[in-house]
Amino acid sequence: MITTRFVEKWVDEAANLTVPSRVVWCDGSDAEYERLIAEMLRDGTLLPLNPRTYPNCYLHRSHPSDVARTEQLTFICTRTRDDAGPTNNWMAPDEAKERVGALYRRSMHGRTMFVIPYLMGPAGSPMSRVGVMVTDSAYVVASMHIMARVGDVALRHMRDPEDFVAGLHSLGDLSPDRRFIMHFPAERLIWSVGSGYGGNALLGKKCHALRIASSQARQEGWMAEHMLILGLEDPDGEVTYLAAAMPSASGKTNLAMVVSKLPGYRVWTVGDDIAWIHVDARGQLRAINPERGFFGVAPNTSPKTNPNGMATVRANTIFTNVALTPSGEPWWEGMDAEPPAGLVDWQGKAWQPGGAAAAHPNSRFTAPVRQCPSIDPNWEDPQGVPISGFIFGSRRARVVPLVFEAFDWPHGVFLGSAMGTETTAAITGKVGVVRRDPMAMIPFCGYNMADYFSHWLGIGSRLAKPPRIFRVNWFRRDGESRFLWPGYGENVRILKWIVERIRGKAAARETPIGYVPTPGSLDTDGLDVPAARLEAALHCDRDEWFEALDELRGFYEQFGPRLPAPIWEAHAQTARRFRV
Ligand code: OXD
Ligand code: MN
Repeated sequence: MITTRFVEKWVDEAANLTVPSRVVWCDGSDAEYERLIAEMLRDGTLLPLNPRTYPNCYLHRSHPSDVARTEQLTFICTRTRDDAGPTNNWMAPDEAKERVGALYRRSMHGRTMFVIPYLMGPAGSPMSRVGVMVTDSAYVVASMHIMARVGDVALRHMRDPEDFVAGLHSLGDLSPDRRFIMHFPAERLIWSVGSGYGGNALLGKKCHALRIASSQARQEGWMAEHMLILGLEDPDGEVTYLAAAMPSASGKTNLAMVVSKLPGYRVWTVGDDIAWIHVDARGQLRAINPERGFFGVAPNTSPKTNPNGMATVRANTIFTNVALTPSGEPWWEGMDAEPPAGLVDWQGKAWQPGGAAAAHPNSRFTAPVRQCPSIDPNWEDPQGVPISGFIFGSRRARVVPLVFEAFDWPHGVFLGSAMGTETTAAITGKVGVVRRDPMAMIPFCGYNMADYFSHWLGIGSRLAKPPRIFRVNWFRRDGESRFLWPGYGENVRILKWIVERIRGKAAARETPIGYVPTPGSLDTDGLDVPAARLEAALHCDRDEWFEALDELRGFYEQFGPRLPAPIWEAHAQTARRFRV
């Protein structure tokens, strides 16, 4: 096993603090995965699923109070509060070490400490980065096997002996009262205690690949974004790559692997949650997916909404908090299958029809990316894929049209910064209230969001031809609360318009908020949506926008003089354009 003095020293320190009964270094092999699974089947951490219809698939039931990311317990521990900014919880590093350090003291007593060296990004890519996490959860180790590249491959990618993000994870006693997810960007260090749930515990994902990486990316001149990456292939076989930021549980996975309803068009999947994006020597943005697995929301995944997703999870998948049928298959709401008699809910209790949801609304699947039928042949290209356009999309019942294009890069950055969304079950708290979520990064930006906007603006000035930026909203509703747009496979029509705008082919009408499709420029062939509904979906309402701009002013003001001037200018200009 490859290691360095610095890695060993850090692992020793972790072991001295948590006092495990043994330390196991993980090699990422199939044999190791099988051993972990066998152990978890023995101790009940996993239940087997039907080996004929779901081979090598398992069900995990988490502690009922540990089912989603807990943002209120997530902290950015920068030297000053201002460096974390007003949208992050902050704790001084010394205080964090003292308070949270106490929770780790002997926390692995009687347990095994696993050491997981992992690589985020394809092998051989200069954009990939290394992490070493320790954990006392076998479920976390098995999940990391699926989500990242584990073993020697990781340590071989260190650019110097100290070039790794360190992650200390312990289940603790799983009490939310003693749960903390702490990030120390200056030390490239993560401390997570008291939760075994995905985003809190699989440290490669949100903690490393977004919070720590966003801070590292700012220093190193690249971008770590909460974005899917897809390629749209047109009837001539040309593929255009787009990256799209959307808040948690708002359809990123569905869009990343969407099956086109438009003949001749096809979507290829590169990633469904995180994009690491670099500027190449020619001033072109290139993106990799740092992950190797999908940690997707199960409810509402169905043969209709996401056939590729359904195919992906038919083998080698760990399900968490879904319901279980008597024939040993996973089940969730919106799967498009009648709940069978004898269904057992996510907590292992007999489910009653008409009662509470059988699967937890934030139940998940953890599945290898390579199993996705739409996986892009270039998804592990060490040079990444060239990005021609960005999409910002959120859940808004009102205000935001189905699709429109920014005037230019700074205006696009403004549109991303102005994003608000209705909350979902992916985080603990109230569902369905509008909250500000710039670039879908509000829970994931590891530094002051105002500086993050500046970073975006600065990246634009380094690009030969900045990608076009688009805003989408599949979730707009009519007066009766019905969705105006059918979504899913029909979203390819919107992707087609976007790509044709990038190629200078599609028409648009200039409005105060940006370029909106002309009625004829969207491909509506065979689409079952009356013209008036489509018009309502694309409508830009002056009063609603003034209300939104007012609300936005309050959000921006909290950043004080740190908010970059071009953001304020774009805000003021939008109001001015409405007035003329
Ligand atoms: C996720 C999230 O799990 O954003 O991807 O919560
Ligand atoms: Mn996400």
